[in-house]
Amino acid sequence: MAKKQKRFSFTFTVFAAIVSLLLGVVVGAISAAFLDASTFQSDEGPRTLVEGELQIHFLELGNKYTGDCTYIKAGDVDILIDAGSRPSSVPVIQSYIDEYVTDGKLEYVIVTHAHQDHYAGFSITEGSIFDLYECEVIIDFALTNQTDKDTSNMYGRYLNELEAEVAAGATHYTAAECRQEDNYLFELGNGITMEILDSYYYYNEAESENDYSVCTLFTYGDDSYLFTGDLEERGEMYLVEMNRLPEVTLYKAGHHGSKTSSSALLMETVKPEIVCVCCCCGSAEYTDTDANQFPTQRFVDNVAPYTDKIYVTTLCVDYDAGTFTSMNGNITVVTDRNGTRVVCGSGDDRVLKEWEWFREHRTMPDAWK
Ligand SMILES: [Ca+2]
Ligand SMILES: [Ca+2]
Ligand SMILES: [Zn+2]
Repeated sequence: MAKKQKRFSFTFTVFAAIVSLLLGVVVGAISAAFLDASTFQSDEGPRTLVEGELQIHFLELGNKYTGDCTYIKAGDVDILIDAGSRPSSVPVIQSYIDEYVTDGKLEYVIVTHAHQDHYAGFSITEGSIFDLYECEVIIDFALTNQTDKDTSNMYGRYLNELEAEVAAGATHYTAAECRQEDNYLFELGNGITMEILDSYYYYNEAESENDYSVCTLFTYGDDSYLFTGDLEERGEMYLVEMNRLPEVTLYKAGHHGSKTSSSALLMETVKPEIVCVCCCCGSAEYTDTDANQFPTQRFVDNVAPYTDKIYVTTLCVDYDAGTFTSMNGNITVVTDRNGTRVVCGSGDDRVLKEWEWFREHRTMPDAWK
């Protein structure tokens, strides 16, 4: 009897071992399938969003004008920084972000400064971004040189739209209030944080509206991502002085790659790995001087010692005729467990120095030779 029991026990042990082995294989297969499903399958069409991933999208704005709109998906949290370049950009922005915003709610909206190429989409009487989405937290510039509050003026319309969204339940802070009330670090979930950086021109009058720009730093694990709006060289100097800026994975080229921003001091401090420029490349919108058209020679020279990974949304074909085409198109910088990669909506992922436009209009910096 005892012998028989022992034999049974042995058989059971073998059986149990086989079952757990099989179970292990099944569980392994399931986790492999899960891992597989949680990475992008394709660059084409709307991409499925994945828990834990940080996506930063630099949008094309549907016209010949330079302007900014950055959409960030941090887990389930939707963030919009600016909505340029013109009121006509709103449907372009809407159709793009609606692939990602599943609940009609933008948890955070940041309006960097009161220039139309950044806030036109917030400043429309009917159908502004504030009208189209439930905006939970709105953080905007503390100061501006705009004085005309009449609704015939873009600033007046902005104030009206902002007031209406606050009446509808939005929470509004200026960047200065965030800093002064010690409410500048926002946990977005999945270990992603958004910091409203401190800046001298939140509190002090500036000659240039650009210097009032709200500046933000996102952090995800060891990676950091810097957004400075149109902040200019003096503003950047204070930014470096007033914050502990890390070396960054991504830097959104300040002021569309203008000669007035991305100073040697800021670049030396943050040593960017990837730089994205939101502009209509080579456009005569602001100047006829070739070297100073976005992205400028000075910007290229200042970034060059740290990286050649510069991506640009749009190329101007003929400013007077109003024609333009995608360069990298809508650019998405994605960070997940596999690291950070750049997805170019145009399907062309060449970096700036590889474009014919660059060879014809810019001098190759020594660092890139
Ligand atoms: Ca949302
Ligand atoms: Ca709304
Ligand atoms: Zn701008």
